[in-house]
Amino acid sequence: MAVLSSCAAAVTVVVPSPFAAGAGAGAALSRTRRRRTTTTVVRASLGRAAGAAAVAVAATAILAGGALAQEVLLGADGGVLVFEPNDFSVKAGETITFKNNAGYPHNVVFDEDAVPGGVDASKISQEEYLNSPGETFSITLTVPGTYAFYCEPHAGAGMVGKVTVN
Ligand SMILES: [Cu+2]
Repeated sequence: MAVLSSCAAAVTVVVPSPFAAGAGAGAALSRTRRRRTTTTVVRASLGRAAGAAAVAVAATAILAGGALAQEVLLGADGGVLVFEPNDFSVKAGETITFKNNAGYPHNVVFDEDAVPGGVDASKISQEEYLNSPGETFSITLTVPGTYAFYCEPHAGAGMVGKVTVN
């Protein structure tokens, strides 16, 4: 009897009281369910942790290889028509990936009057519109200096950017 009442007390935490007033079998079932749920949660968080670790390893590998990468979102999460970031620096040879995020279509046009001497702006521009969600355009700039770029449909709204290559 003492065991049963302590069991019922434990169950009160897990299930609504009408159910706790019932048989011990129901109580045991509830506890089993609860244990299973807990296990699942633990597994899920382990999975996330493993995923995060894998990402960390990948980032380290990229850094070690010298092939850095800069991602620039086309359109901010809130839908504001901007490059994000819109003013950044990269190392010569680092890959810059522009990624469609919100408010597309976008494009990325380098200003022929605002790129380092000898650089052909049209060759590094993506004049064709990026229409699909998550669509990307990547470039690698090798000549040090400052490059200005803009999105043709949204330049007037402030979708302009600047990258400095070191
Ligand atoms: Cu745009």
